Amino acid sequence: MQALLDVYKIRQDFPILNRRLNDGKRLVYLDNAATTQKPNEVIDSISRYYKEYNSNIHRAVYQIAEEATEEYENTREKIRKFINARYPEEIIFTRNTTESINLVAYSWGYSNIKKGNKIVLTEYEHHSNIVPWQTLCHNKGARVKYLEVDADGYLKLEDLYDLISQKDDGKTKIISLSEMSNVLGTIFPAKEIIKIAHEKDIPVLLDGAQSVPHMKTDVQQSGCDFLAFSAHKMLGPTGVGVLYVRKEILEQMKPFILGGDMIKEVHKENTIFNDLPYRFEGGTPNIADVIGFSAAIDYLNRIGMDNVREHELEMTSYLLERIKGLKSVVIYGPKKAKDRGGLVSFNMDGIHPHDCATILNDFGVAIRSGHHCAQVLMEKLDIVASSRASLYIYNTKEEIDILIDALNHARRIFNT
Ligand code: 7TS
Repeated sequence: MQALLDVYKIRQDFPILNRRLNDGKRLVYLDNAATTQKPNEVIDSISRYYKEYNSNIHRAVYQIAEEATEEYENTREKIRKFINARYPEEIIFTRNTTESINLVAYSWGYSNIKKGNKIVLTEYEHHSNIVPWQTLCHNKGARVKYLEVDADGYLKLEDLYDLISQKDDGKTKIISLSEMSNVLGTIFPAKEIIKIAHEKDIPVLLDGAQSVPHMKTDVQQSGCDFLAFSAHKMLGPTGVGVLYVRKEILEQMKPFILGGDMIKEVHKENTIFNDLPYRFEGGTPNIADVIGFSAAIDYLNRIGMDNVREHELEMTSYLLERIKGLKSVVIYGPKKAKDRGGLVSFNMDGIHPHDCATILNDFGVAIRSGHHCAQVLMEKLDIVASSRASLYIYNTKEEIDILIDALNHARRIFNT
């Protein structure tokens, strides 16, 4: 069969994948849901900015500052195209997904949430999509409601109908959910959920931290009102996040970070804020890394997001099959690979996930163990932690085989 993407060629672009650890074992990096590795192009573009045109943006008229401003704004346009937003003003740069969600909770939330209102989340949310809403609700006398996940890691859409039905009486003001769970791996039907919500005029925030890096995103097609994601989970640098907000909503929102660059005029008693989107980007932003993100998007565009998804689907099917073959293993989330993004969380009887990850480290294998910042879900699953292997464009079946050999070795050590 024709390869979907040339994984061995791709690997040559990632210098870290040549790293040897623990007596020469090669690094098998399977923690891509936490952060992905960076190709040379991204590293070089950051270095080029510092070596050739380091300067502040949106203010000076000299050449290198104009070059920096142009590259920064080009990235915004690239992101607009990448997620198919209508206008570049709808793209706001933040530090990460967490800050993007906080921006919405503070800015939109503090104006729109009143006593007695409800905010609908799901049980599988990352802490960054729980804590800002919970805090907002505590301050406003509102309540957070959770859509439940079933034993196989799916949501029931009837539950959503129930939560926002007639008896809700217009109390639900926003639904905020992740399009792909960072623990279960489930890809949720965002478009259908948004359609149900919009029938009741309820806006929807999609946490795209796990979905945007791994599949095609189209905000016009899904109809989401807000979308949050992080550059570092899609080949880009750390310290850059994106918040997309539909323009009609963004125009009504108050700025979150106040100070320089987000103003037009400041007087002793009043301030006139800048145009969109600058009024939401107070202070000197992370210029170098935004420019680095541009190179990451070019890289993904060249591969094609459909090919990214196809490759991960093939790898996830293999990963699922191989983990299923282990003795006394519990796998969380959907049984079918096609309902998942590229990650599998699991527990092996009698081995704590932290011990498991430590033994894997001896083999050069990097996986995540712990609660994955999803303690509400951990409570639901009645566990405190799990192991998680997560994939990206440069992972191979051979690496999955090394993971499985290491897991079998862990079993032998623990005699289970
Ligand atoms: N939402 C989801 C669904 C996530 O998986 C994460 C990070 C975030 C939000 C927060 O992203 P950040 O860039 O603001 O930190 N998830 C993980 C993870 O699964 N392991 O480490 C970070």
